[in-house]
Amino acid sequence: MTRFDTITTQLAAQAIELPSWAFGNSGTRFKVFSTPGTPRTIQEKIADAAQVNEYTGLAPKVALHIPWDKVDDYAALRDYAGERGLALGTVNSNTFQDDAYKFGSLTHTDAAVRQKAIDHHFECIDIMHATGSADLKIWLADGTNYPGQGDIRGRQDRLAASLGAIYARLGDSQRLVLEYKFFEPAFYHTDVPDWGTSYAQVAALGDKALVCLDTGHHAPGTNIEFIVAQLLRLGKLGSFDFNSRFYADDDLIVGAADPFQLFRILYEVIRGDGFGPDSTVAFMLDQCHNVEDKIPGQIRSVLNVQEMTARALLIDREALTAAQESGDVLGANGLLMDAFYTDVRGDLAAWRESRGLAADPMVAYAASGYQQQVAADRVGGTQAGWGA
Ligand code: PSV
Ligand code: MN
Ligand code: MN
Repeated sequence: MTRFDTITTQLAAQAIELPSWAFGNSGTRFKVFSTPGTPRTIQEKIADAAQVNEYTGLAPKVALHIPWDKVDDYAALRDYAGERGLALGTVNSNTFQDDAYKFGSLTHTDAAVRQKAIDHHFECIDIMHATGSADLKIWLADGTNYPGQGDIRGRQDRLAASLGAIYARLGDSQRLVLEYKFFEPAFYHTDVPDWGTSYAQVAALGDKALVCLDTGHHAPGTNIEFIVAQLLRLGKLGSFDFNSRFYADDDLIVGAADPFQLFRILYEVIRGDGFGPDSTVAFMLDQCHNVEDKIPGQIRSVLNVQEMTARALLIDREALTAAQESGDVLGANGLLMDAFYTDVRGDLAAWRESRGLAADPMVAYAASGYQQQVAADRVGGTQAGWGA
């Protein structure tokens, strides 16, 4: 038995949730480039997500964004996904595109605006009952641009009250995950800027409220794996939004910018029991494919997570603990680096084949002709896009 053989059972349990919006067109504030075959409906986004799962066996869930993915019949949408081997995952709320939210949503000084935002979350919870989704994800664009513009403390109090109303509406098996982000679209302060604020807010709500960690939402140089370790220690890490970044919230393919950081994060996830059958941590992607094709972009993303998970699982933890406890600084570091530098691509390819999957999902997808087929089929209508 090779060392790789010892981790395959754990690898087989890996499940990554895809964001519906990754399949739509997206871009920067300068230009959105459109791609032939881009989905026009949530059904077409789900069909594309099913391709990612078919070739990788890694992506059995799709997250929705409301109202972008609004439909009349969510139970029917659940069945549609089920027929393609997928479940509907996290429901993402959206309180950042209505004029009413110019100065905030759940934090707004006007009770009527706050209620509008709360009602939107009630609608999301109703949708979750129909789709079978477990998690309501809240990312707020609330914040201010100028010192003095808002009462940052009063806004925290109003946020707490609004979240309390939403939390009270959750079903027994539903959870609320609160995502933080240190800037953008507000540039002076955001109302949930960091894990500490998210933690303080969700801790006040109760057990069904947890933190969502988006890897692109930290200041450059932040030690994200430390935050992962701390949140797992506190039992408050609900979910990840994985992506990668060079500068800000770039939403690039996970593992593309800094594979070593992804490895270090996944090691702390494993170390903190955030991975495996008993873990309740949701692994989600939050990415946009502006210039690359979207389905292969998502395939590459889940494969990157799998590859770094495999390397992190290969760390000899017993030896590492011994080195740490004996003060062997370089030995301990060497053990971590040995695992990081292990090339698992050949083993993963062979293992995939042994499970009836393509050795190289990127190649198999490209050869399938799906891309050409949807480009020919999906003519007319309006292509979906981030913010559509
Ligand atoms: C905006 O920063 C954002 O990327 C958040 O990370 C959300 O998770 C995502 O949009 C979808 O609302
Ligand atoms: Mn996110
Ligand atoms: Mn983001």
